[in-house]
Amino acid sequence: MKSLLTILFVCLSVQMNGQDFRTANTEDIALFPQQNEFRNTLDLSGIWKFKKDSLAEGEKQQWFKGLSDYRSIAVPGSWNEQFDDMRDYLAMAWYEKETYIPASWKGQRIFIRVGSANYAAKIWVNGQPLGQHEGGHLPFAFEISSLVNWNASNRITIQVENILKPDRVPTGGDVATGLFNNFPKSNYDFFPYAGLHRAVWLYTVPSAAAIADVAINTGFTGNDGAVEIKVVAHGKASQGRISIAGIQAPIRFSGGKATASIKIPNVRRWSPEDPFLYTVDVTLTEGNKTIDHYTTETGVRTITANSKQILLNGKPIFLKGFGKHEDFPIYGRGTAYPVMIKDFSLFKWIGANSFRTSHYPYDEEYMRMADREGILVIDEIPAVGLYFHGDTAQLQRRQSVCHQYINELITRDKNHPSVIIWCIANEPFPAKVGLTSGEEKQGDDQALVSLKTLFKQVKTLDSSRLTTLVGVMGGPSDWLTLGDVTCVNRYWGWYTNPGDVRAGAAMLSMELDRLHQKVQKPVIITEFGADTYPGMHAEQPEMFTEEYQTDFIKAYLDVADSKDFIAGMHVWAFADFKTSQAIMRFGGINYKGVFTRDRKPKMAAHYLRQRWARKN
Ligand code: BDP
Repeated sequence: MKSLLTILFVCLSVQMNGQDFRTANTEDIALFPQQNEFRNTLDLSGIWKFKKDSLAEGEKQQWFKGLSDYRSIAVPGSWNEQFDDMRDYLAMAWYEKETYIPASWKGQRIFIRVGSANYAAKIWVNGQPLGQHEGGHLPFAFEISSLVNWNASNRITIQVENILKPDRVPTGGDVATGLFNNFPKSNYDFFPYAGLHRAVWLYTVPSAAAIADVAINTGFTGNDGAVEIKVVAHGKASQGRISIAGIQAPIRFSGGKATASIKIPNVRRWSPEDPFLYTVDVTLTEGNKTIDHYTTETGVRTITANSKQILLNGKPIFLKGFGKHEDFPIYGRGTAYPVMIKDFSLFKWIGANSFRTSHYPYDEEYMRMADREGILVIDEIPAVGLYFHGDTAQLQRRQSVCHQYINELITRDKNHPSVIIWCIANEPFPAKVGLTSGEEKQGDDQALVSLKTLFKQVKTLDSSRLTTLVGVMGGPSDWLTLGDVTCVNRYWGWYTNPGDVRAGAAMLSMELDRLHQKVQKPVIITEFGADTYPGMHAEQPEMFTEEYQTDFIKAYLDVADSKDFIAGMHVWAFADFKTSQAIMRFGGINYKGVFTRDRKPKMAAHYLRQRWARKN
């Protein structure tokens, strides 16, 4: 299934873009680059050369032979925040970096890995076309061995382009839903930041034989951990071993694949209270000689659901947390490790145990951090603002990109114990939506088929986790029965019944009972919240004040507490974030954060801390 999809994407993209640029092979992102005695890494983060290409003439003028009249830019980072003339610029731009490659890397296979280039990228190495990738929130990699200059500098050129279009995911431009009257014209509520948002790495793997993938599945037999590890190797790998918790298991490869099943007596179960990670060491051998090794970590845990609860290691778990964004002033959507560390420390401070990677996959370090800190993750592909009516060719393009994202996301994140739910879409839209009335509209058949196909793909790639899609207010409830968990975003008391939290909460309560009766699945409210201008107060709660946000959140949590099928409450949002300009977005900011954009607590954050800490 996996390789069939890969072939399909390769064919599609060669057809569309000519023969010059290969499409990235998803299997190449299976293992994060690693430095050890057999492998090398070089992080190219830092200052790059940068040039705007508003006329899209760079390719014709061969800018890949070296940029002239360039300026400096930081990578990672969004270009929109680094230059005052680039804030709303979303078309084409070029990045270039010169680097030496250590002589000690000779004889190894050398790759480049781009963590995130939003939205579409083309790469050249030393002026030679290398490959291309679509989608701004997942990594891609290419082998560059044959293009490397030894004893001389190497020029890496990356063209990045972020034009908002209806056939892209997330969607933008003149889209059929016309939901957002905003600028820039995204079909979603966060700023369409552009650029190289995550690190770019060069890395090596041994050339004779190399570990290409490690997939870990965990379970229990009584008190023992049952760990199944599947290894894929390239080249002439015939044998090796796996070690975990001091236990060693030999592996033998057949057709490049090997599997080991290991029992860990009296296993320590991974959980938010005890996020214990076991080190998994995979070694390839030739006779007595070790020829490659790769180390990763795993938490031994299971995740299941019944009709009312989510069960971690067989016990009910209630998700307390947030939907959030990768967003910070000046960095834009660029990875900012101090912000990441701060966010995790605030999760602890406030008593949260989970978050959703709304509305796209996050930096890989974020996922490792969640594993270490015991924070549960709903991992979401960038399918926000998806719709199923209008132009059929565009619909097919969007569908095929979603399949690509699912493939890439599961390939990248499959070993994180923190990831408990795969989310295939945020608020997919039916042709008509009862946004303000809350009245349920019907989904069309085409949408149902499309969504079912995405769910099927997820389960084929990974049946060990739960699945969901996040439903929009007034959206069709038959879509919400497709996953294992039903997730809904609700704004009664904000967009509907504005100013009246009590009426909103009463509507919410009624609607949830109806919904659960239909879906018979655990329900998570993945978004609920109110825009709140920090420092604005009133004796009686009033919209936009800190009192109103606190009252709103309290009312929703009280409704949730009264229902045994609510399995989690994620406040929207963790922090204020930048979005497109619109009359509902004062200063281009969504103010629903319980922390400000620079992570200062609003009154609601203190309230949540008191409430969630009490329940811990
Ligand atoms: C929801 C979206 C989210 C928005 C939020 C809001 O999922 O991206 O930011 O509404 O309006 O519908 O604040």
